[in-house]
Amino acid sequence: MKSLLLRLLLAGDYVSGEVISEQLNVSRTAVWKQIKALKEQGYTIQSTTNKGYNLLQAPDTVYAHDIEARVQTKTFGRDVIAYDSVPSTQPMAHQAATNGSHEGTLIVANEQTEGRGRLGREWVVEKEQTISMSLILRPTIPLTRAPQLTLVAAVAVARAIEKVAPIDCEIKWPNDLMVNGKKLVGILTEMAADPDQLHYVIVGIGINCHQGKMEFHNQVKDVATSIYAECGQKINRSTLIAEVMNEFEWLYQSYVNDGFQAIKTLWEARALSLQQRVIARTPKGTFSGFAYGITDEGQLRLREDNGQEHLIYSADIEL
Ligand code: BT5
Repeated sequence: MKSLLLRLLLAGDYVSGEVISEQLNVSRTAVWKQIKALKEQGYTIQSTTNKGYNLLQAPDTVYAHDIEARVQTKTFGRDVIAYDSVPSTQPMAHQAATNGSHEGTLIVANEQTEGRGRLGREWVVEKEQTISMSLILRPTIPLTRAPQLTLVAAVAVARAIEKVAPIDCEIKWPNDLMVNGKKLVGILTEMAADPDQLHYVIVGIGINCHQGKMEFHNQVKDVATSIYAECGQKINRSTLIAEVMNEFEWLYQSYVNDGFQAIKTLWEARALSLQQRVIARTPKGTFSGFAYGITDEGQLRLREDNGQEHLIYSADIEL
């Protein structure tokens, strides 16, 4: 009910108690109680006789009802499970998926104490300063194509950030969003599968939002940046999460229906790691050469100086 009420309040200026109680099919007293609860959570709501309620300001939170109220999607982010603090949203999402949570269910947290990156690396999170979220997907695609979802997610997150802040994001293959040479977003795609069947995919997304340039953890201060550090704006995190859901849902549908090719040009338009020399550290060895594109399947094409070509599925890229 809270998310429906907030959706009505977000839609316009004043909404009368009568309209709210009709739309939500509850009593005026129940409406008043929910308004009071929202105010206690930090929402500034003006109540005026004969006019009703007017939402003046919403706090910067990752409350489930706040995200659910803002999404314009069919399934992505319609069901949100929000935590104040968890070790990592990834295992929580795996658990929810194993228990049958449907596609589009989103796990978010205000803080992660053991955020994780790829290959057992750490993802550093400062409480209330970042977005930490994991989305459950159940695509009917072959197992080998699952890594492409990282690239789809990267395009979705870049587009969403650019909608809420005056920032141009570049994508460093396969999973980093960069601004001015520093990392703004990390993406971690994990899956549960049998050798021949994909059960579900969890796309974990970490976005640095509010940290000032000098406020980053020592560990990442030389490599990380945030939306605030880049443009001086403290965006509302629920608004950005909802935009990521809006963008991701249509891009994902297009990908599932028409394949990666449908997304490839959008990805390439933001590519940072192409048409230049790179060092790629892969599970099969380190290759240095010219990165000249990605395939229709999303693998990186790299040509070594001796002319040998490699199609790389997964790597750390040094520019
Ligand atoms: C990633 O790994 O970039 C994937 C990060 C995914 C984080 C999300 S948050 C929600 C979900 N829950 C989780 O526990 N994880 C996901 P990788 O490419 O391996 O990069 C890790 C490297 O990025 C580290 O070794 C650091 O150098 C750097 N790093 C760590 N924290 C950072 C931060 N906050 N901002 C920028 N760089 C960071």
